[in-house]
Amino acid sequence: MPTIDICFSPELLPLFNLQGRVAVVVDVLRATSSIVAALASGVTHLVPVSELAECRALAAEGYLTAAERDGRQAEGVDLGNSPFGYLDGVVPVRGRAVAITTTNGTRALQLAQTADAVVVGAFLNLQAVVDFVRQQQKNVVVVCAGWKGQFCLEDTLFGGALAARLADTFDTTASDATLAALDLWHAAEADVAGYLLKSSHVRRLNSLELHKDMEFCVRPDVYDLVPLFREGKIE
Ligand code: 3SL
Repeated sequence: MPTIDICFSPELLPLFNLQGRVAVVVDVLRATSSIVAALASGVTHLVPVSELAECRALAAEGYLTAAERDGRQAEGVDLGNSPFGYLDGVVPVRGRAVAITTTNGTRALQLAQTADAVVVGAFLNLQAVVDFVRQQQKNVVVVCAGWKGQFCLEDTLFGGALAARLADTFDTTASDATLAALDLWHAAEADVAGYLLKSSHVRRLNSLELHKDMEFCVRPDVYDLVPLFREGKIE
């Protein structure tokens, strides 16, 4: 039976061998949720980059640019890191490619590239991710983007939710990280948005008046799509 393990922070990734495994990279608030919303809104593909300058430079090649630092939209780009940026129609995104850089999410994606497949996971596409990893029949590592190397509640909750849905066909007992994520999920699942009010990143987003982003990002199974990151592109 394949296993599911949880890597609580990109800083812990050197302890995991991703070869032969599927990595599900998650940054519920908000990078991977926004990437899912972008593709659902007709964006052709996204290119995650580390630096703001790299992101801005891709505008010259026809990319829309999306950039966030410390929760705020960076200067001189088209979009921030809100899923509503792709959904509200203010910036037309259909048919466009997007260069994106965020504090933690795009970094986690880049660090997971040695996995056999790198999947972009969010509550918004949870069941689609479940179905995809079931088909793969490989060991899974959920790579939590965290916040600047630190553990965060929302990504761990996603790991627990994924493990709970896979429990019939995956071994969810092989690591204490998965057991802890499952316990956390069962403590929160009745009211995820309410549970997350205590999380540090939700407090940070609330101070930026971004509460509606959190409420949207914790909605499960809104989109039936599985973005894959390969050869530098998410599509
Ligand atoms: O760190 C990230 O990658 C972002 O998702 C953080 S924020 O939600 O845009 O502040």
